[in-house]
Parts: sequence; structure tokens; C-alpha cells
Amino acid sequence: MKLTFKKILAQTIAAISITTAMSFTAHAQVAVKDAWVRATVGPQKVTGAFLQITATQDAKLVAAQSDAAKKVELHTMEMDKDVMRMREIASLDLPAGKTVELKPGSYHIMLIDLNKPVKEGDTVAITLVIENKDKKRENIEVKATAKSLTSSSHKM
Ligand SMILES: [Cu+2]
Repeated sequence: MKLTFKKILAQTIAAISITTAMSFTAHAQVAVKDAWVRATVGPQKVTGAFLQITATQDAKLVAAQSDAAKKVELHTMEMDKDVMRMREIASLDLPAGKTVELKPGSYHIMLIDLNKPVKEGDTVAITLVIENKDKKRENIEVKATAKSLTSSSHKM
């Protein structure tokens, strides 16, 4: 009985591994680069994450998650009369082959209620949830490096 159970378990694990490997190949179509997070200043509890994302097939960024913050939202910035304001968006379209840039003053990932301050040089792990045209979801793990406002503004 014990042996039979072990055998079934082994087969089940083998089957799961094959499925995982196959789905990974079928969905590995999103490339992310230049991921960074703005380092926080003083008691600041929120910050933004930025990156460039390219999908080979039409897809959508539908959510982001991170252990660094209690809440993570997708945001855009837009003019409201004469003031730039942030607004939460439900998803961000990733047209096939087009690089979509999340950058200051535009789309960004908002990390809200940070568990601890983000210091320059820190690495923040962020999971991007990508939805394909057929509604299948895939998680992409991203490591974003923290940059301070002053050092990043030199480059912009
Ligand atoms: Cu925001």
C-alpha cells in the first residue's frame, strides 16, 4: 500500500513537472528589461517601479505583486486641468512586438504601504501578471534595482 502510494505520488509529480515545463515554453513570450524602483526618502511609504516590457503576442499586464509592499497597483499619470495626477488602471495593453515603457510621469507600478524603506542599491522582487489573448495568465518574476531620485534624474 505504501509503495503503491509512493509510486502514484512519483507519477503525479512527474506529470506536474512536464505540464509546468510545457506551459512555460508556450507562454515564455514576454521580455522585461531595465527594471528599477525609486528609492524612498525619509518616512515615505510609497514608491514607483518602472521597466520596459515587450510581448511577442498581444497581451495585457493585469496586475503586479511584491512582498515589499502591502498593496501594489498599476498606475498611469495624466493631466487633470493643469495638474498631473496618478490614476489606477485595471490593465496595461502590451501590443505584439511593441516595447511598452513604464517610466516616471507615465505608466508605473505603485508600491503602497512599503514594509521597509527602499534604499539605493536594494533589489525589489516584483511579480508581473500577464494575461494572453486567450485569457491565460502567466507570472513573470522581475528583480528591480533601487535608484535614488537624484542619481536617476541625472540620466533623464
Ligand atoms: Cu502611482
